[in-house]
Amino acid sequence: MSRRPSKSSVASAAASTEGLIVGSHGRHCIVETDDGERRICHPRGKKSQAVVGDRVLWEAPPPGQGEEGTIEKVLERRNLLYRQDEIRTKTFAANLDQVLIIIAAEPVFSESQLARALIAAEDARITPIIALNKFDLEENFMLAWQRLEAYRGILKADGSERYPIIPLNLTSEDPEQKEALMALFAGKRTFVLGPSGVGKSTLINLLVPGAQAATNEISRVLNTGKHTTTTTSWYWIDEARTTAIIDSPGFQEFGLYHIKATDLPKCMPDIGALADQCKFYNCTHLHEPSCAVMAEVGNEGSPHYIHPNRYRIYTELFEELNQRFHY
Ligand SMILES: Nc1nc2c(ncn2[C@@H]2O[C@H](COP(=O)(O)OP(=O)(O)OP(=O)(O)O)[C@@H](O)[C@H]2O)c(=O)[nH]1
Ligand SMILES: [Mg+2]
Ligand SMILES: [Zn+2]
Repeated sequence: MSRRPSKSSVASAAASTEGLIVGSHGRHCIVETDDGERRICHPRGKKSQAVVGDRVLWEAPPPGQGEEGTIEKVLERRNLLYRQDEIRTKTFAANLDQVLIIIAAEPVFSESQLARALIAAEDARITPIIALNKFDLEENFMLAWQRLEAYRGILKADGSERYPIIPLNLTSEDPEQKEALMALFAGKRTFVLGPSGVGKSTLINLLVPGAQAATNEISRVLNTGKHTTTTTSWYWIDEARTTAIIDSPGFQEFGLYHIKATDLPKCMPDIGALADQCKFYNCTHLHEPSCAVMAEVGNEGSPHYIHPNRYRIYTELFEELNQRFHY
């Protein structure tokens, strides 16, 4: 299925073909053609800066000028997962169906980072799934599982869990676990996101035959401060290339400077479910009288219960993002 090249690329050369970005290494990218061949390509200019998951138009070099191609154009994106801090925007990937946020019994996870990753996914309209890995580390796993109570309590309108949490032990070869993961990923493009050392590359190696993604003991990672995975890479699980998982380097900071403070409730479903029931239509849910959100904070037993941790994260983020936009 190749789209017709745009007029401009027809003018510059006859042979623009469509491809998929499967790797990004600073100055160059790896483009996969529709028949599965991979080759290094360089962006032509700023407008052709591509990220993993992008569909692009690329061109082979003229005969005798090596193997490396040129990216002419990035085709329109369905979505883009990214984060943004004071200084820069960091893209994760484009055109995703879901994002698997992995945290683990070890290293201890940051709830604020988890909340931020969920908000970024919701903002980009990409379905987030949470997995808690390393259930073989029983004691720490139980502690982490308890810390996730606030997330299990976030419900959909039909009463089911909005963020079901999948317990994993990725160092086990348990066929049932593998089958469940395969079913979760089938036919989709899943971005694997999480801090360093949680087992993202271990997951890739479990599901992708011959992937050989580098993994490292977390003690070594923490001591050197280096992440084992340093670039984002696309893997096909099946030969027919219908199911993809994307490995990524662990993140430490997760800036949300691209999101307006007043849009936070839209990206935090437990807060957002009540936001239109406040007395004031422009309620910030921080101090206003008759605020439906504040009324539910810590209100045990209520179907609209809001966990105090979630509300605290909301207020902290509101302040952080509000300063950014100077209303
Ligand atoms: N005990 C235990 N260890 C695990 C499990 N899954 C992964 N590990 C180990 O955790 C360590 C880190 O795993 P990686 O897959 O390298 O982690 P990563 O998330 O890819 O880390 P970065 O690439 O640095 O972001 C490795 O030593 C894995 O063997 C698990 O279920 N239980
Ligand atoms: Mg890794
Ligand atoms: Zn309110």
